[in-house]
Amino acid sequence: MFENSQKLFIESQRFIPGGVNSPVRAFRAVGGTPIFFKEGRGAYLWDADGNRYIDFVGSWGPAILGHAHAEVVRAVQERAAKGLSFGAPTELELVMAERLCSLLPSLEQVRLVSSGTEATMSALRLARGFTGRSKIIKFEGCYHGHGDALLVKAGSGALTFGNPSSAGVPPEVAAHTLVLTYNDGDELEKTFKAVGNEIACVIIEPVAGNMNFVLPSTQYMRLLRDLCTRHGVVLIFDEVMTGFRVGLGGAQEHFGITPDLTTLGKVIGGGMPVGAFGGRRDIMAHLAPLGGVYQAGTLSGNPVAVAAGLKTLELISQPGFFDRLAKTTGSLTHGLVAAAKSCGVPFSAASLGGMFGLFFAEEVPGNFAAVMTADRDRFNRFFHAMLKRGIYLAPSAFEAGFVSAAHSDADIAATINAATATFSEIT
Ligand code: KE4
Repeated sequence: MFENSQKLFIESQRFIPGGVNSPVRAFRAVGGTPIFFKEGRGAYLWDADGNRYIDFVGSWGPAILGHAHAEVVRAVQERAAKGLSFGAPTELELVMAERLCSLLPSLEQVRLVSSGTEATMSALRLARGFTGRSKIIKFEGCYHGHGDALLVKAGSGALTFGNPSSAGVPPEVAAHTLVLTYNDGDELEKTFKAVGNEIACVIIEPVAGNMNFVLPSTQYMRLLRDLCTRHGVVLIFDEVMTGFRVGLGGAQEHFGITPDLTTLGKVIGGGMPVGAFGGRRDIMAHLAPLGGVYQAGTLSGNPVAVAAGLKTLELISQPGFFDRLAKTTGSLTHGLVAAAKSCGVPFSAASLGGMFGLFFAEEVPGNFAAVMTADRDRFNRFFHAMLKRGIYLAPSAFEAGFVSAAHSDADIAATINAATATFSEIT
């Protein structure tokens, strides 16, 4: 069933570390051989062996319209025919900046980059340059790309600054990062009371999609906003995943909270490399060439990538798009929970807009420690059994899943049928 993927994986490991260009693709979390895909169309992917899958990864979020959407492909083709990159301003970047600022009112200004990592790395440097402070706060279980300051795990005790979570990150870099518990209001208040005036910024996934799927309480998010305001701390919403995924206004609209800076990626490129960071004009004014915070990029605002992103944003802005998307996601998660219940398997699920989380646990977890109590082994068996039944889920128990506008009721029904057969196998 997977012979060609297996052959390609062996060959790829000769020339690419681990055979992949991003670690999660290597299937290390679930075991087995990664699937090599050759084509995607709508809700479906075809692998190197010709197997078809209903895809719930969607390139980790960008494919919100489904794969190879005709209008997006046409926008890319037409733009590419006019030249791929100029390293100079284009009107298209102005159109994209205006569109982002109109869709997210917290964006007074925005700068385009080529990935989510570039967006968060730049936003962090900007917050430090704006405040003149070095310390930052992130949360256990949240991922913000692979910038050094963010590859940090919690220190040994409360108020102890972080240690590197990756080789190659100097301890003195990690020492500026404080890692707190997601959704824990008491700890947040104690921390701000102790060191609030030393903190340049807090960066948070306003819906956590990198420890599976964890929705914080609105009360917690309001407390975070209030504490940042009171201590002159820049509040950064990392909406690389949630932006234009949980709703047209992102998680900031869902919670009714205005961050000082927002980072974006994934959907705004529609599958092409686009990231962005933006927010308060007084903060953005510190960016070169206006101010002293340097940030740059050869392909930043690349017209072909921006063309794909603009067409994607246009299509998802159509009336009712997110209502329909949320309905599809809800029918998937409710159907899976019912199927698991009918087979007596401890299972829970949660979703917001077009993203969801599946847990082999009785309850939906509220933080990283709770996520870690879910039955990872059972997830991994579920993952492989569903793969064999033509359903492609995220290859890790610690990743969120994604639905697209191309997923039909029939696709959801087929997925629930496959899950019912699988749940009865892994009871
Ligand atoms: P990229 O540099 O991968 O474009 O974005 C980094 C990033 C930043 N912030 C959030 C909230 C993110 O989810 C990400 C990237 N997400 C992962 C999925 N867990 C991308 C998949 C991968 O690393 O291959």
